[in-house]
Amino acid sequence: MKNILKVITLVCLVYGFQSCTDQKNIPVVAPVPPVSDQGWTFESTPMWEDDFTNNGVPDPSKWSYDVGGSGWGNNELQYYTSGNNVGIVNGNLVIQAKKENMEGRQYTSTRMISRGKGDWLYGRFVVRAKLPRGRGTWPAIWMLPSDNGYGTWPASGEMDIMEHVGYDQNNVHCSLHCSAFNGQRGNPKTSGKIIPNSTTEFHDYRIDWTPYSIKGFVDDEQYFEYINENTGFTTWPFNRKFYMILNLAIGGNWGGAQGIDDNIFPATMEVDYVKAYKLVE
Ligand SMILES: [Ca+2]
Repeated sequence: MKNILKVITLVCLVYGFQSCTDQKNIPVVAPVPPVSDQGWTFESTPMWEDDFTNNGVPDPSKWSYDVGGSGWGNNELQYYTSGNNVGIVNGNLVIQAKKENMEGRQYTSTRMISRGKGDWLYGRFVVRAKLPRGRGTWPAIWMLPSDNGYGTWPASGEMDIMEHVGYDQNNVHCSLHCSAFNGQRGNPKTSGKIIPNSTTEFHDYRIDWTPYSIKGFVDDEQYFEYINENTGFTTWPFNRKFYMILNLAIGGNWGGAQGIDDNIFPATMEVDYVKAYKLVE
């Protein structure tokens, strides 16, 4: 007990006596019962999908655009336009990165989001895609929190269903980021898998997200799993809604690590469909 009192005194000295006495400053965290594996399954009919069947522009009731050339936290080089670099052709969404000057950037591309139009807590998410080829490309199929309920990145989490960088041809990755494990700390939860024809053939990239775990698959073959450690949001912020992102970045900390081949443009990622299946409670 004496030692505990010493610790409390020390904490008060370090953080200021005010914070130790003012109960209003202490956040109330509701106890979360530990989660065990309930063997969850998923409905067989999607709760949300886009098969990109109608030629032309993507359905505005399902997709919006992140626009700009800020580098997007990764020193990416493209400017994301609000529809100039995307279309639907023969049943596939086509995201096209071009070498063209815009707003001080030398490349343009697209980052589509379902935020506010497709937001989900748990589920099976399948995206059938054919990846761009070429050094400097960095396509991603991923999910971010619809609100930052646990704070800004990485506290509220990130789920990467598929990432691929052009200089490491055919090595696809499934990854998670949160406070305890993330790219900034150099310890994201991640797995890679070689898909020999990822840039010439379509494949199903998928995660199964339950209260217990997040599993990653290519064509129904599992190669990633992260299990809820039941230690709170720093390791499991994945109990709030997330939305889908489809983008093709150029350059950036990872995609541009070995430079950019300017002969590859235009570079395209094609997506046959996005399907979201509800978790069976
Ligand atoms: Ca399609």
